Amino acid sequence: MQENAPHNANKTSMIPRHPNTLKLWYDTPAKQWIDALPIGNGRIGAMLFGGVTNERIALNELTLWAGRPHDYDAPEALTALPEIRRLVFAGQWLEAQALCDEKFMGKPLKQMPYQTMGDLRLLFPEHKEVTEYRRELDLETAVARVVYKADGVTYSREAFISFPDQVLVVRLVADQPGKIAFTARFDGPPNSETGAVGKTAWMTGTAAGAEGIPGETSWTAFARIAAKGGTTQAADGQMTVSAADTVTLFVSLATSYNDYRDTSGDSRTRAADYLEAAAGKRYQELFAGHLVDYYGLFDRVTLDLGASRLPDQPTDARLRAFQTDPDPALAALHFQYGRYLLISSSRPGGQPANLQGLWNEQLDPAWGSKYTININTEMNYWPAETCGLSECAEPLFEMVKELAETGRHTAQTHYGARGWVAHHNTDAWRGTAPVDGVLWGMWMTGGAWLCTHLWEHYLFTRDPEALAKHYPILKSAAEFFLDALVEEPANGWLVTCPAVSPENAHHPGANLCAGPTMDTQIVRDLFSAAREAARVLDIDTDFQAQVSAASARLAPMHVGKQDQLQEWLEDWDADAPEQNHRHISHLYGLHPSAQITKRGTPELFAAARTSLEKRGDAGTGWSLAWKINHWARLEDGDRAWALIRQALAFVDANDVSYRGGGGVYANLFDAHPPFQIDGNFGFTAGVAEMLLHSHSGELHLLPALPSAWPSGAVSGLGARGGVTVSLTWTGGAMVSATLTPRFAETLTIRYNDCLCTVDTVPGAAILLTPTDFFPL
Ligand code: FUC
Repeated sequence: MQENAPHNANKTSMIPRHPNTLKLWYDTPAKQWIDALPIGNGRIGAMLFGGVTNERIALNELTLWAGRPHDYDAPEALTALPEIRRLVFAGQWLEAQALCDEKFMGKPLKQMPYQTMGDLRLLFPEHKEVTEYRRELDLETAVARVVYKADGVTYSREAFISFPDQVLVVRLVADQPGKIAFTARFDGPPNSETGAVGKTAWMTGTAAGAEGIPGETSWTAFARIAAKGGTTQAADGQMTVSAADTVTLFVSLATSYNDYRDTSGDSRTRAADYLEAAAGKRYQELFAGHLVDYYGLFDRVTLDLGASRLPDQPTDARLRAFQTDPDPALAALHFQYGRYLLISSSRPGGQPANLQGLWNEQLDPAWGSKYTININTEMNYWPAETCGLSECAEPLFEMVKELAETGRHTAQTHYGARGWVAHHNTDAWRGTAPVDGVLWGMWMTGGAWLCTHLWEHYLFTRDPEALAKHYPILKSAAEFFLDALVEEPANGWLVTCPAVSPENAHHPGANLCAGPTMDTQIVRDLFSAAREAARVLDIDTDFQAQVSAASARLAPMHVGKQDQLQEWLEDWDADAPEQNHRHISHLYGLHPSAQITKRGTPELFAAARTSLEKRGDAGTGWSLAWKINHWARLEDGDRAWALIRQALAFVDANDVSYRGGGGVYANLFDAHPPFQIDGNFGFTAGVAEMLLHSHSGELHLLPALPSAWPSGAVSGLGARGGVTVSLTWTGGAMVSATLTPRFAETLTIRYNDCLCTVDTVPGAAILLTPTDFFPL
């Protein structure tokens, strides 16, 4: 396949093919963390401020979490379940909630937060007056750079984090010899120790405790200086470099975390091994290794929505101008930024991207910077398959496998059921019990939603080995629902109970209910995925039949009195206190699921549109991003674009009055006081969804092209069935489409209201132009 082709050597020549278009750049240093520039390799993350006299590099390692292995299950939960269910079906929601809060919630009530690993500081006291300052993040090479002039000398600092070599590398260069002088030291979080010896600064610590659970994960950081010329000395816990020509700084971080059950690794040996291996290589060798690895992923998808109208302006200036003069090139940059962030925060062998990817400067970050699986974690991975980053989803799949292990105990303890369950949140310890309180946590379909990603991975890749590996997880998740669904009394439909439609109240103060629409949609998808997987693998025929029978008894979706798609089993939508609630859970059926489609279920499709209209456009970052995807599925490009415009509103990091409502900071991080990365990933997925659909048995080209993007080109988008799609268009109309299939099959392709069918040969590209399509 084209996308797996080895990358040719000249790609490491460092000559940018798109000068400036794929860069975020600024003419001042970042004042705060939220404006700094992120780099990462899926395990290590850093935020670079680009300071002149004082450079702060904020450090993270994705396995550094508070607490220790822990199971949050509530031993007495099951005894309360029958009464909770009785109260829910009797409409005594507040009583049911009180009992649920008392007996059914996890212990402790909150899971553990993700932690910072402190900072590396580089101090340049001489560089007081500087000119020609520029700091940038180059998405083409995954390199952050600072360049300026001081006393007639041009200094530059480049930093990248290598996935193959597992270290952060900072290179300091001056255009005159003997000019590099600075001190370097670690600034650790509380309870850490720092020091320096020889040419290496070090820092160690142990993760904090939280909610009464002591911290257990220990960690180590090293920073090694390799200077050409000059002197390097260690004293008073810091390294001092004088009169050097060039300096390479290797930063190695590691923790003792092995997996959710075990923190007994040796962080010092791990960090030292990475450090010694990298320090033994030449800088060019490390850099080339980094580029080859990164290009291998990033290069798969290109997007051109037209030239920037402000090509010479810093990114923050382009962002400020966007609302009055929307620059399509900024939208394309933001699309690619989402891909960059996923490559940087989620790589095979590591942890999945959490609420902040892997960048976090706090010990107690917002929502613990955990995994919220009632939308946020799923959204993180929406761009993976469509935007050429299938491998980046592996950490998610590994987490689902682990949740299937821990969630077995929760299924037994809370529901007396087989299989496994996970509720609305998880952490490094793979907590699966309901947490935080009934209004948020009493939601049993988190694990099931994650399972749909395993099945979608198969639909996109048709990888039979991955399917065989994932099947037991799907089967066991389906078994949970075979046991845990209950019959609702009025119609005998199978429903979840107790349940919530994520975080939304159907009546003032009342969230608890039975069979919210989203739950039924997710369970329907899970049953269908488990059954289809068994069919493909040609196993478990009895199980297939059981799942089919249960699926047929699930509650149907309903169109309510406002012509809307009902969010709940009852037509309560008009009674809900928050009519513009940020979660749009029942439209899961429209996106990411394909249960509601324009041509397959026109009535539900119209009702979904009505629901979306009623919800309104306002929302927090991820909510806007979801709506981009919804409008794309509704095939309304201009509405999707209106949300894109809102998503790209500039948010000043100094604006303390900001309380949400979408937008991005100067560094294009999605604003969600303070920051949440789901909005970035959801945006990227949304743009791909506007350009290509493959969810309803056909490839639909340019299904939601907005009038704001009359001409453009995209290459490398992934479609279900293993097809890679490239498109060009001008004047709002397609010029050509190139499909590269991986399998032999008959494809149906739609463009506007015209269709075309082609028989594919694996690997043989097919070029289509509008004349190849015929009206229906
Ligand atoms: C859900 C959302 C919040 C936030 C949190 C992490 O609870 O409703 O907006 O994104 O997850």
